[in-house]
Amino acid sequence: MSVTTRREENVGYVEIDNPPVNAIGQAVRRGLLDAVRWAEKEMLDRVIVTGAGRAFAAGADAKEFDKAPVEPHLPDVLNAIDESFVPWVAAINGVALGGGAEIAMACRMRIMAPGAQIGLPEVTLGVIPGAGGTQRLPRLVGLEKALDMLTSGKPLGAQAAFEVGLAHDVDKDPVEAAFMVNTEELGCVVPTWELPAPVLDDTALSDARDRVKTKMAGQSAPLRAIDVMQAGLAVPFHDALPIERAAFLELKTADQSQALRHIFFAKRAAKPPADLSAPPFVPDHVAVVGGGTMGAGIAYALLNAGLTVTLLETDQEGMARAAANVDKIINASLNRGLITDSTAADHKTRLTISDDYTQAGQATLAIEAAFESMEVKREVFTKLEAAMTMDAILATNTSYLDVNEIAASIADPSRVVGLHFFAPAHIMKLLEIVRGDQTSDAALAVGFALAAKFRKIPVLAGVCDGFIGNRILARYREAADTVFMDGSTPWEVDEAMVEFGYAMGPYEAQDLSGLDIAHANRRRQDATRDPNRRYIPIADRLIELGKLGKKSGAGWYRYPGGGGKVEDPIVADLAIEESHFAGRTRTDYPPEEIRKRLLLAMINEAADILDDGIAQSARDIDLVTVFGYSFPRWRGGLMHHADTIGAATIVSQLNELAKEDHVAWKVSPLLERCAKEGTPIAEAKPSA
Ligand code: 3H9
Repeated sequence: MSVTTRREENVGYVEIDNPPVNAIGQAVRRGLLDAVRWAEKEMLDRVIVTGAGRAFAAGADAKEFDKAPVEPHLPDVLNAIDESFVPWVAAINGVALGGGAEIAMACRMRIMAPGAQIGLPEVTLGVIPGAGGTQRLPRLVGLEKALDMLTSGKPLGAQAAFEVGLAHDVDKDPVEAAFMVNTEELGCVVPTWELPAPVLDDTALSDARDRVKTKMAGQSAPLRAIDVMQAGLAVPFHDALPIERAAFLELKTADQSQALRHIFFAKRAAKPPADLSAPPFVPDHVAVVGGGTMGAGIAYALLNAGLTVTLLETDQEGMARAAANVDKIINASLNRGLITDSTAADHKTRLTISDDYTQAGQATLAIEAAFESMEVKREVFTKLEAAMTMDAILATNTSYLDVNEIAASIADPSRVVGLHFFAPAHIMKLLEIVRGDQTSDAALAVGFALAAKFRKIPVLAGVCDGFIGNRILARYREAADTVFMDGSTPWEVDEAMVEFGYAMGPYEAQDLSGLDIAHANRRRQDATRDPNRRYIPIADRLIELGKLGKKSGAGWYRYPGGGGKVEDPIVADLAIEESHFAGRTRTDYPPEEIRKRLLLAMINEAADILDDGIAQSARDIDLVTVFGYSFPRWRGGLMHHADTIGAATIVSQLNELAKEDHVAWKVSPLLERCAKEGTPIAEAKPSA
């Protein structure tokens, strides 16, 4: 059942009923068109359309985008609603997004429930509205607001929609309110398509284009949406629709839409493994060890999720620092209007900061976010084991260290799981859940339940140095350093990756996070590093010079007065010097070559990660790279992007590079298999 109709006296009630979110597939379109004809045949006074369940309609069914369009097409259905002599009223009970908002805008009136939302998020799926949205929205809310909604994709809440004239009323029973609208008043409302088009204001249009170019660089759909809106508003409504339709159909099968839809569905498919035997369990009291930036962020996320938190530090000084760190986050959230004063006060009542581990006795989960040293971690785990009950789950937030070795510090290692948060922990969407050799299903289930509670994206990872994300990051940085040592500057490398779609390049990103952690990591790896692997010492030279990144005023770049980055000729000279010592000839790499090398290094490592069973799927790697490491979402994540290049091309490019350095560019067996068998990397399975 996709659309149901019923008549009560002279009012027709139409309900879109396509669980879970009333996506508008072919059956819904057919049902709505039939409902228009039915209402006309029955000579009804009005039709009230609403959605069954929690949504009004979430938009066109994105699963149909790869298929050829099947009649009736949504623009035709909506024209039939808009032009019908029976006026339709949209009773917007929940989200009205994309095609759902377009249905509502084709109605004479829109009445929204207080919690409902309306918007055109098509650009977030790489397309533009394809059923009149680019033309009806500006007629209803004016050019500037329409440009903003269309290019950002951000929906409006009911009150905001009312204020801009998109909703006529806000009512907790929108169906009843639609019934109560005076018939005469309803009869006087001009159909949306007949409303005058707003004047095309050149400044508003060019401002919108500039905004898109800075905030959504590289993405085609938002600019196309502006072009289509502009072209359509310059011609009569019915001439505008084919322009919009043609652009929608072209974009929906293009690479960017495929990539964005891949990420949309991958995000929703990130769930606990199907064979997990333990039920989800969210502890109500959690101990967090370490009140640094990461620990404070985790504590805040837990408080925000309504849990009780005991934050453990080593001494009074540490406790004061931890309190200040949590306060800083609470105040920032207050200032941004994310929480109210009473929520902030409530958070504080559920937080205890202590240096006494026995305070964690009632907690059923501990998350250790202490200093990144095996010795420190093992000591913390021994103390937690003594203080907490036998069945409490003990998680480590380590970014690189061996979870099995940490687990071995307590009697029952099955209680230990890795929960790798990303800074800032209360904001970043990704959570790597690391399964040690002994990790129990119960411990994993807590990790996944916590991710759901935080609305984070959980990705299961196995134990290795850096798990999924940081292991790929290490190769990315290694490739960048090699290119730098052999000919480029850090700013050329950064520029090349920004052109690819990253918000910032690897060197600027390192300056922001600080060079000291990576340095400590390199020292940790000294004993086990493959002696045949090239080692680039430039980052070590920066540390010697006290250049620790932005926080010290200089790193790869200089930051005079704590302000924006400035290129530093001393850093460029270091590469020339080191390159000379190493007897290498420097090459001037063009940006395409820089990008190729950095991407190939990551893809090759990611393929090994998949082959080793550290990641469960290429899709998980895509999620990690997009949500943890800012890989451009519109490229669909690292492995999705790799498939657009093709395994055979990747292997041949890697083989070419292996002539320069057969250790760094040794081709992953998984890529070789994909190339040989002609299978996409997305479908590749571990060799074991
Ligand atoms: C469009 O409308 C183009 C038109 O202009 C032109 C037409 C000609 N299609 O997110 P959830 C599934 S473009 C197919 O977990 P929530 C989703 O995959 C579209 N499936 O729930 C999931 O499935 P599963 C513009 C969809 O409560 C289930 O529904 N619209 C669609 O956290 C539950 O979803 C958008 O961009 C869809 N359109 O959030 C809106 N939407 O259970 C996209 C959802 O198998 N959707 N599903 O994992 C959303 O933003 C959120 O899903 C929504 C619900 C806010 C609706």
